[in-house]
Amino acid sequence: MTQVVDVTTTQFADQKPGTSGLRKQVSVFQQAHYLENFVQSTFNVIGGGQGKTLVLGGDGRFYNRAAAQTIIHMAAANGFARVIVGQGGILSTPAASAVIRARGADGGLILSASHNPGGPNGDFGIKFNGANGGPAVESMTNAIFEETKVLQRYCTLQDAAETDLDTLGETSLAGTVIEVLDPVAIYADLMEGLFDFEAIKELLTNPRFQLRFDAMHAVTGPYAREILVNRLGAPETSLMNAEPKEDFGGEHPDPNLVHAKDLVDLLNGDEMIAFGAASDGDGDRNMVLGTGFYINPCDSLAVLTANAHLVPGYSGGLAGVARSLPTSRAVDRVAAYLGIEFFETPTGWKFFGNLMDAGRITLCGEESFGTGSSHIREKDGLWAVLFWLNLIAVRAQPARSIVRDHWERFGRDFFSRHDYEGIDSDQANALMQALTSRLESLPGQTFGDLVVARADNFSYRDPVDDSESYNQGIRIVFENDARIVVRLSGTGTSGATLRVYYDQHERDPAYFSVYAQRYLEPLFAASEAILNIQHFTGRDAPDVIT
Ligand code: VG1
Ligand code: CO
Repeated sequence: MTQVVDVTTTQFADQKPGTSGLRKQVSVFQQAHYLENFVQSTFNVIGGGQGKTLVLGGDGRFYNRAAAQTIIHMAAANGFARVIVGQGGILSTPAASAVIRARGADGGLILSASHNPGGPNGDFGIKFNGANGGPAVESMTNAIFEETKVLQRYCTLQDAAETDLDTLGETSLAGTVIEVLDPVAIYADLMEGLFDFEAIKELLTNPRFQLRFDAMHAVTGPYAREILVNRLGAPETSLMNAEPKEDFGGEHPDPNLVHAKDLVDLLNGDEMIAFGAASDGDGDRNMVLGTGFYINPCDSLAVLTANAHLVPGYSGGLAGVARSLPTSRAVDRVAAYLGIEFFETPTGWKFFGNLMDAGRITLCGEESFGTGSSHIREKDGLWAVLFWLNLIAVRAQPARSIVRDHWERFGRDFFSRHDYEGIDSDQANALMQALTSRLESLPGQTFGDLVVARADNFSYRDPVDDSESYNQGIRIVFENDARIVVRLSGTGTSGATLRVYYDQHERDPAYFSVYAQRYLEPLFAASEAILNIQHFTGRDAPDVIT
């Protein structure tokens, strides 16, 4: 007989959510009670499950199915009225956000470690999104962490059968309705309501316009097939790596110049591919490429903002825009031109939610290949791809010349991010501390031709709820307005990752074609002198440059 039981547990000290949920190595999540503790703490913080509807799904990585079964049992034992779970336990992050909103759910649990590698030796993750479809805000993730430190017991079912996650429809489990839903339909319909599918269809069925979408063996394969192939008529050959795998084929499902190299090579090759795009593990990131041309995510956000009036879903104008601190200031210029509100937030999508709920912003983005809008409360990979295709169709221009036109109007914001991965945490902290202690003395100092104008540690006051977040990144701005931002990653699972971001505005078209790594060299030199990365970490070059 299935019955509800209380299980006595002991706390884990390391369940503090990072930039986007709790991410750990699979082996950590596989410890007895580890997942259960975090889930029960979350349920406790939201005031229990009585009468509530929970959405559940993940990016399909290793441990997704097992975790989904555990959570379904716990949700039933905690009295949730309904659990809506994506077929096979799958929901891309943007689709989960869309389903929470469309179905009026009280929240959702998303199982993903996003761009981190998967498989038994890879990473797993979980995060809670609220009724607005967005990641829990900091006050809530803090409350969950506090709860994990005192949790004594969790509630689950004994002798309960596993739910059949592969058959669509409703079943009942200890009084809770378990609904297995098509993970793609609600999301695909939402996209169809925002973009000019007629115009995009004409583009994608033109044999002279070749598209390649690289799903990187992650969650977006089925979404891309339904939208790009079934609804928009693109040939099946437009899809690369579209079969989701539990270990993402052993690769990093991270759409950037390093990890999506096959796609980049294709766009640089002689096949004359007009447009290329890739998405990450959970489908919320995007990288977009024109023929032989990489479009920086910061530029992408600025271009989408400047051209939003050409897309049906945004033809009424934008309320405002926002970007994370390290993202280049390209979009700021567009906001000023349009006369709309602009916000600079800390890194992580959870900071955009309040602004969207309050109707202050419509579009937002991050340099880390994240772009999105208020249609949901997560960044959205395929949405960005469709936005670009819509623009290419109605402007009847290749991606590259849309960006060139943009630079002619607003100037080019050169941008680069240098990542130093897997460094020793103590060394990374020592570097940050030394830098922080030097901040006040930096203004006025000269590095090559660059003079520091100001330097500070970024803190943010949410304009909607007045909550404050401190220590969100060091920024150093020079007299020519060039900028360096430095912070430690909050998504890694071992050691520390140091991220150094560089951006500088250029008005003179004669310089627009310069390679970013060359253009920014003086800033790199200043950074080495100010940060002493080699001294603190022993590294003389970044591991990943984007
Ligand atoms: C990184 C990115 C950040 C992004 C976060 C989650 O965080 O820098 O912009 O919001 O990943 O993206 P961090 O703390 O490692 O720099 V995803 O697609 O991993 O959910
Ligand atoms: Co992601």
